[in-house]
Amino acid sequence: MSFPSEFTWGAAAAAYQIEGAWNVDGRGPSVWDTFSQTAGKVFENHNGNVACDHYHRWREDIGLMKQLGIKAYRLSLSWSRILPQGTGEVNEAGLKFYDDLINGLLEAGIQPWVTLFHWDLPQALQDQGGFTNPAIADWFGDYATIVAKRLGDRVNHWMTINEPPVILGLGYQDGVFAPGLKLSYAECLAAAHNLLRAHGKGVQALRANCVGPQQISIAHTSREPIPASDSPADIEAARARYFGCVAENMWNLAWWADPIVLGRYPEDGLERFKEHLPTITDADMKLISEPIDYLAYNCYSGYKVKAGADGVAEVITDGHGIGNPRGTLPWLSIAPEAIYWAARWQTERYKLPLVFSENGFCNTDFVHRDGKVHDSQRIEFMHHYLTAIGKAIDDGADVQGYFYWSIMDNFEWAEGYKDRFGIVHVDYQTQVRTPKDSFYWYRDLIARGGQLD
Ligand code: GBH
Repeated sequence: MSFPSEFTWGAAAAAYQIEGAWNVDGRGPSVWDTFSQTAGKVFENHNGNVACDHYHRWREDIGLMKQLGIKAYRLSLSWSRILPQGTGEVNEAGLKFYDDLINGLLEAGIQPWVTLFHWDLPQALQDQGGFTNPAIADWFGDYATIVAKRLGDRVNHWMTINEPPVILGLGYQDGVFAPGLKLSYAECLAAAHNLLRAHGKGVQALRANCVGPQQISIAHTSREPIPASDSPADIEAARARYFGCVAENMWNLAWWADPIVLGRYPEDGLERFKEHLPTITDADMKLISEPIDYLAYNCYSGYKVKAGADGVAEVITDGHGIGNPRGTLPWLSIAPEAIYWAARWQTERYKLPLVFSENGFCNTDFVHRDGKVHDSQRIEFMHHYLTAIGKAIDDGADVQGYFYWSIMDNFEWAEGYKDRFGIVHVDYQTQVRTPKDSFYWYRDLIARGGQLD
């Protein structure tokens, strides 16, 4: 097993989780400022006001990335830093921050992979309905145009939106993430359709305004079924469930990915959700299916299923077994088969190259007496998942990149600063950065071209 020499080794983070400087230099508030500043929404009422203070410390952070030897860094832009009201007047200081950051990355020999929107919608747009307002497509298109005109001469790799199921499933249906809504399923499907149209407008804006060759995608995620055994029946049951519209929630992967890549909503979903569907026009589908260049997927864990008597997947409760190795978040059981099958099935169905835009492990890492952070469990996690990706490549999956989540510990949304995903430890009292053991392990792995020890 070996990784191709042109494989993109990377690490990722997102604006609201690391930047801080929430009201500095003209930045407008986003839904995550509102949500996290409301008592009772986030673990111990933490918020992203300061976070890792990356806004002021980005030079030091790029220095760490350079030391790590990553070829690419996945970052997101704060929409309300660039357009404080979401539309209209541009905040030059906000654009300049990203301009400088991107120049800094390029000088360090690191490709910037830019996500336009990673959950921090300008509050001014939420006040007009956010994704429930069909105008979101034009708002997003206009924002993408401004970004492309300013950065598109140097940025070649883009993702429009990060994880639609989290934005709408946790934010609009379950109400546990910003903006904390609990809408009906019909309203959620209408918002989902608007989100897909916004993605399409974003792709068009990037194509029209960037200079040079662009690689454009959208970062998806889901809940990954894992076949309980190697039997063809279990494998097919899990694959069918992965792409099936199985419940009235926002986690049906094919509901998002089929319209974009295949140009149509999946039949089983149209049937199952028929009482809740918004109006869907041919013009919408044409916009949504603007060609993309690669698949981006965030993958962490999964759940085991087996084929029932009728061949349909049955979920195995506690499929990983009591005591299976795990991270500190409830959903983070170590299950590298999830990434193996995601790679195989996605590239088979959508016939595009795939990049894992996120994968990572959270723990309660701290600095030891010797001044180091010994995170052997994270190294073990990475070893397992990268082995699984290597095996998927050997078995024919076209995987072209891997971004570890995250380059540094950061604001883990509703969990606050409790769970640490970084390969660099951040002391939130002093802002001192300490590379963890996993940082050096990943550095050496990249230097060896991905050869696992
Ligand atoms: C990502 O979301 C975010 O993009 C990032 O901002 C965040 O910090 C990071 O992950 C860590 O949470 O039911 O076992 O099949 C991850 C969202 C969480 C979605 C787990 C799928 C279900 C896994 N994912 N979830 S499972």
